[in-house]
Amino acid sequence: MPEKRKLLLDTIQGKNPNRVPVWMMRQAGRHLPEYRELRSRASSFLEFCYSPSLATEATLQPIRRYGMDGAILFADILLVLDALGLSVRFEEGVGPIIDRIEEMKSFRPASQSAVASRLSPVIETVGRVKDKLDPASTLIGFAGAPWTVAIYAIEGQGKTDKSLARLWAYKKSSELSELVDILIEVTVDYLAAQAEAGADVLMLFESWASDLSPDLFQCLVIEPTLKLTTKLRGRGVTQPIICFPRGAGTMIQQFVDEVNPDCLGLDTMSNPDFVNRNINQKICLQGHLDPLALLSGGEKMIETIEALLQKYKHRSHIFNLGHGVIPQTPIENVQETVRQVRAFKRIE
Ligand code: 1CP
Repeated sequence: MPEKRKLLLDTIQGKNPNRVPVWMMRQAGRHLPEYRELRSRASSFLEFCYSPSLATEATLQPIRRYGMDGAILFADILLVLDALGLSVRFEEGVGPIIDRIEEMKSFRPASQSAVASRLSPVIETVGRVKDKLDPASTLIGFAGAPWTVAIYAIEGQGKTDKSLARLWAYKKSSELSELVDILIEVTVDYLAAQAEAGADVLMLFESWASDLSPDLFQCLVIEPTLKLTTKLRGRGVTQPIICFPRGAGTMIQQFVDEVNPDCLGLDTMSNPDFVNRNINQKICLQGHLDPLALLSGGEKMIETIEALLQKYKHRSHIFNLGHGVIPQTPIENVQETVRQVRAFKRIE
């Protein structure tokens, strides 16, 4: 039997296969009836994430249903805050609520070994998924990038304008750097453990790279990400890294030039012509169908998908959304998208 190749991993490594790999952010989750059933077996979202059997099943569900080329570990970017000792709860219809940091002098982060022990069920999930996953599928480990996770620690909730966290950059910049440095350290440990347990690729979610002045973008997004990826490489982690600085706008070019990720996740607003002109051709791209186009379906969705595939057909491209699958998205639209991407041939 010939060894099964991983299309997604090959694509990031510049092997440019004929077919474009596809997966979707939030491919597991509420749009899937089988996820809703599974989720009802745990009393809280956190308990769900920390259960290797439930989290393994949730990771594999979209692979079984859609045959996605990438399986993203089922977990959440806020688990590191929970592991550091800030209590994290997810409330139905509200979102996450975190025991927020008001000032760094009253924050006593858990020790490195306590953090690792709290996160150990997630690492166990990585190993279990690795054992069960079709070898043609690529296992994607992930974490939140330091600035995005710091925002939740400072704001204490989602759905804010992030101004509390952004104000720290002006009024308490040394406290903010202290927090970001703590997050870099725990995230390096966490991602290195995921890599060791079998993740093929690692992704950093910088969901809130928007609304920063160029100087702050440099200090809060570029520098911490570079520090983190450099430390990971220093630990001997060789897995490719996907960076997703959502909302970076025209700062994306500086981000890529300085961080040099193996793959760049693009958001809904990204302009393919700008990207093709300004982003080094050697860097694999990932993205960026509007999740609302996926939700709406029909001719418009098909046209939009075709246009994206055409724009990037001369370079390494992983098909994905510009942000996560919306819970109301019809299953048929996801199936149709996967079928269309599969049928597309990069090289005629
Ligand atoms: O039961 C549920 O459906 C709760 C919803 C949910 C899910 C399915 C949350 C709460 N997290 C997750 C899983 C999750 N989160 C995954 C793995 C599943 C997959 O992608 O298929 C991943 C990669 C994440 C990452 C994550 N969590 C991000 C980064 C990506 C993004 O969406 O920008 C962020 C910002 C979070 C925080 C978070 N977790 C959950 C919610 C509702 C939120 C957003 C809070 C806000 O409004 O700011």
